[in-house]
Amino acid sequence: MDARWVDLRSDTVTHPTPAMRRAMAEAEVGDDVYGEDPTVNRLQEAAAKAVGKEAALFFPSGTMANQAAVKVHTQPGQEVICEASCHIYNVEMAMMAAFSGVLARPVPGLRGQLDPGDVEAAVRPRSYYLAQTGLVAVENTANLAGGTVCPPGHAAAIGEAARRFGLPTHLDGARIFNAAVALGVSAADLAAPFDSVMFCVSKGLCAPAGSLLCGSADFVERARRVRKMMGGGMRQAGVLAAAGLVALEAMTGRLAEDHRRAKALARRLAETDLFDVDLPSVETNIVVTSVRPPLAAPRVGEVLKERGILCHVLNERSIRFVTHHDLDDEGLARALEALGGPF
Ligand code: TLP
Repeated sequence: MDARWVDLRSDTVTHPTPAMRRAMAEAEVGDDVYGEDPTVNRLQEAAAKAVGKEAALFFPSGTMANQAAVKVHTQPGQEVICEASCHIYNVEMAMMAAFSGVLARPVPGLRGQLDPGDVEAAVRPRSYYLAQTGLVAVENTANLAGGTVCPPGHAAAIGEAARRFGLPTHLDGARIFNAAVALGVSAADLAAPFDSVMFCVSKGLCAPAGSLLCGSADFVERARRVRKMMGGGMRQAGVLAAAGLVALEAMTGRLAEDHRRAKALARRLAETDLFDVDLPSVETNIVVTSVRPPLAAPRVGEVLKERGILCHVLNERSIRFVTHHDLDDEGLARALEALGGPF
């Protein structure tokens, strides 16, 4: 990281590690649109295994992988039940409407997690005058709710609720390894209740780009066609997949360090009389805090920037801080000092 800045805007700002750069330089490649890139194929196998699914497909981004999943699972005119703050609804350019012709049915959850009973209640009854439900989508960790986790039992209950109505399920697991580390379970345990799961190697795992969409072999085959429709068929993508393999093999084990630093940051925010933060909900590497009036979030963002700290101002009242591999204890100490004010 540029030494002038402590960049807490997102874990997407992480740089590929030296091991990744070496693996990228040495990667064996082929044309992946023909399915002939050996490194992409190895990454897809490793990804499917990591989340306990039959197959996986490499995508340039999480957004494209999530939206390909929506397209495969739904028919135009259907609804997608999702938590109100989730990424596929709020931060993906209304793509589920634009590309799949479906409508989000946002349901407010507790700390970003859907209640299984609320999922059942949101399913549309069979009727000639109601749009029909096509998909239930879950996010783990729930980014904008502050990186909260959905434990396996809770995920299973949502999965059962959806299955009772014959509905497919998708998990946006962009940060599934953060959830797995925080809960002390495997990513496969967290993905088990869902028909498909997307996870990113480009965030806390430090790869420069790439996300994996995983599910049954039939689902992945259909997703391959949708990926091509979206212009996401890459050619010698092994140079990227090589970094993804290092991400899976070497980068998940250290995520607890990011979680420890996020907790320290949250405690600091709570100590001041300027911010409100729900400490128990800081479970992984994301801290979402609200700014107490009359102070406004954009003002805090500006002053922090003057002090060399970058954060993500979500709106007039809230700010997100994300810890990651490229933030060390020295950077954290700078952030903690800057957060003391004055603003
Ligand atoms: N999240 C980004 C921004 O888009 C907000 C971030 O900085 O956190 N699902 C979840 C839960 C995500 O957080 C993100 C990215 C995505 C999907 C999309 O991944 P990309 O950025 O690869 O399209």
